[in-house]
Amino acid sequence: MKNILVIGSTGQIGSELTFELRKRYGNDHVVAGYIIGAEPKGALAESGPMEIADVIDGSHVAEVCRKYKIDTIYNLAALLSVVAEKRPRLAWRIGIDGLWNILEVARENKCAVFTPSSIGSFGPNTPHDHTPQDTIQRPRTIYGVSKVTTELLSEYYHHKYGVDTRAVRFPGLISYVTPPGGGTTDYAVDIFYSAVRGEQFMCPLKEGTLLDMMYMPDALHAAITLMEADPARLIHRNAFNVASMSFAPETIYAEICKHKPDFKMVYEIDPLKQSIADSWPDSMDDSAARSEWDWEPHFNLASMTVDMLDKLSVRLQWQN
Ligand code: AKB
Repeated sequence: MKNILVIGSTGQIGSELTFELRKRYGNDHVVAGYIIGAEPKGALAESGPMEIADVIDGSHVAEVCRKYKIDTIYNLAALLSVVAEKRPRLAWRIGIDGLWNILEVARENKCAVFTPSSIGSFGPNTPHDHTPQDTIQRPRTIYGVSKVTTELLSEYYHHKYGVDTRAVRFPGLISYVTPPGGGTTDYAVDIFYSAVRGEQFMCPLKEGTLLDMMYMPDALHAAITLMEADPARLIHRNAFNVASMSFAPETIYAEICKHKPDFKMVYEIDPLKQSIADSWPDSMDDSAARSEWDWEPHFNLASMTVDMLDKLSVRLQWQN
């Protein structure tokens, strides 16, 4: 049986991943790691162990690893692209100094480590259409620079010390549970909140801005399947392109309108978000993930939209 530590368990991915891992491996085998000020609450706090696990303090994380005999760490500590651009030093401290601490703890305690990369690891001179698995990665955002460094440092620890590091490059993630904070792709979540609340949506990205997106259940499935994959089949490790849908604002708007015909969207472009989005792929080629660990998404734009609208309506009603 695995013993897992989720660092960033109250964030957009962590809050759902922790439950999914607890379902799969047992509540007592999955520790929800958090930082002061972002403590787990409700079912997350009640369903299993929780411990402070701040990436900035490696000794603390090491203690948690020893106490629970942790063998796998999901390291989800990071600032998203837009906030990172506003706080580059902090983004580096959390993303890279923090990763270094985690990899050291993993080396000493023989843990496998999953630290996600992102479509943000690509840049303006990357081929944008069907972005290959192995290609040019020269991003111009601090988020992208730290994601490329994450990939390289994780790969370094694997080759030099044998640490079992694995990762995917996540697209924009869409979920009805925990909203993202400060990303370029957040609009694809925000648009559902406006649609369900019956409000007009102000879209921060221009018509025609194509970006890869993924529904959270597929993102969780990708992370867990990769960490369970047979290492002998892995030619790549840090990090795999994973894709399920790519759309522009007008396409997701039209899809929502099939269910909410009165829904209105206007464009109010955010120049920072637009310039970041323009530098990212339109769609990624995920054939390496498909052939090396049988990656396959379950949701497309149409099925995700139906599920998001249903689940978010229930959630918002329940909160009111
Ligand atoms: C962001 O927009 O910053 C993230 C990402 C694509 O990595 N959602």
